[in-house]
Amino acid sequence: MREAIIERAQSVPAANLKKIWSAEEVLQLFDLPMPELMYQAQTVAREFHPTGTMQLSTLLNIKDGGCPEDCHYCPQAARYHTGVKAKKLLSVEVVREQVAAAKEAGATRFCMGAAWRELKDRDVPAISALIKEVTSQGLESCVTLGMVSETQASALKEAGLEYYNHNIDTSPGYYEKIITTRTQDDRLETLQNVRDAGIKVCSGGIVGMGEQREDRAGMLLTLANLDPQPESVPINRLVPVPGTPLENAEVIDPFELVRTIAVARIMFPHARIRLSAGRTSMSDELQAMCILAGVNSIHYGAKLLMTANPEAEKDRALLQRLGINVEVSTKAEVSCHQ
Ligand code: SAM
Ligand code: DTB
Ligand code: SF4
Repeated sequence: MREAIIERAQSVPAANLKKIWSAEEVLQLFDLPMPELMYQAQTVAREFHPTGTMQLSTLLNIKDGGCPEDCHYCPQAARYHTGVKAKKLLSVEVVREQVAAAKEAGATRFCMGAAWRELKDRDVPAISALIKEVTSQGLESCVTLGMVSETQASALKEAGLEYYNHNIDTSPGYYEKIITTRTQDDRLETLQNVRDAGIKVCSGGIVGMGEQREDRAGMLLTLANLDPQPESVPINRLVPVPGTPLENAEVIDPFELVRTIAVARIMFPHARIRLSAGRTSMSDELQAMCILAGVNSIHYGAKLLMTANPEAEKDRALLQRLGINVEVSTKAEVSCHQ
């Protein structure tokens, strides 16, 4: 099976990969003995990402809390008692400082998030100014602002936006157990609007929300069926936030997380697979396994949106111990070795 998968991944352009994967095939991958699955994932990683660099993407929440949605995992949903206070959109000056600090620390991508259900037309000029701040400092720009129309996406593209993050979160079947205030089809429509505007797509989901393996497979299958596939696939492990409906969700088996990443690596050969939320509660060894399974992007800096992320120094030390270089731009690399 390994040869067949590699051969297909190499011979078929990313845009056509949707014709290849069936639910059965995805589950067969999940079911492989771990050494075989890791071998296949590494084979794809080496073939499609031969430099083996790690992308460092810094996050900044530009609009805290007060969100009307009911995403059961989210600390920023107004309806849950999580202690998060709603704030106004950050100013260009504040964002400028944060971008400079992220660049100084070595990040190559800067992603700004807002606790919005959807982008409002009145906020487009302010967001465009923030995007220009990121790109003018030479970082790759990404935003995650909720749902966007095609007109809005075109305006963001005009401002220089390179990536839009909007997650489908889980399988089509499990989705309504997690969010009831908008459908997964709404999210897919936003992804299409972003794609039509010529912006690269970043879309993934969360594991550890009580879903089954079939749901993890279904989530990857839905994304793999997009044409073309997302250029970035974030895999979040649920950060259980007190006050949210998922605060007591059972922690997912770490090896199942590793399997999900390895399957994603095989299904999205061209994409950056990001180990997104949840790393502060992972051992160095588990993170190393995720990297061996195909992770080539992480969030970098001590904060995600509302919750904690490992300190930058800790991450650099881990990458150095693993002998992994960081991406310094889309064209060059620098060694972590001193
Ligand atoms: N409000 C926008 C939206 O939902 O599209 C953008 C921000 S939202 C916080 C971005 C993503 O973060 C969510 O889609 C979800 O996948 C992830 N996320 C939020 N809270 C999380 C948590 N507690 N654990 C893991 N991932 C989480
Ligand atoms: C994504 O998939 N994960 C990031 C990013 N996209 C915006 C967000 C993770 C948020 C984790 C919970 C928090 O800090 O609020
Ligand atoms: Fe709002 Fe986004 Fe949080 Fe959902 S994930 S409640 S849309 S901020």
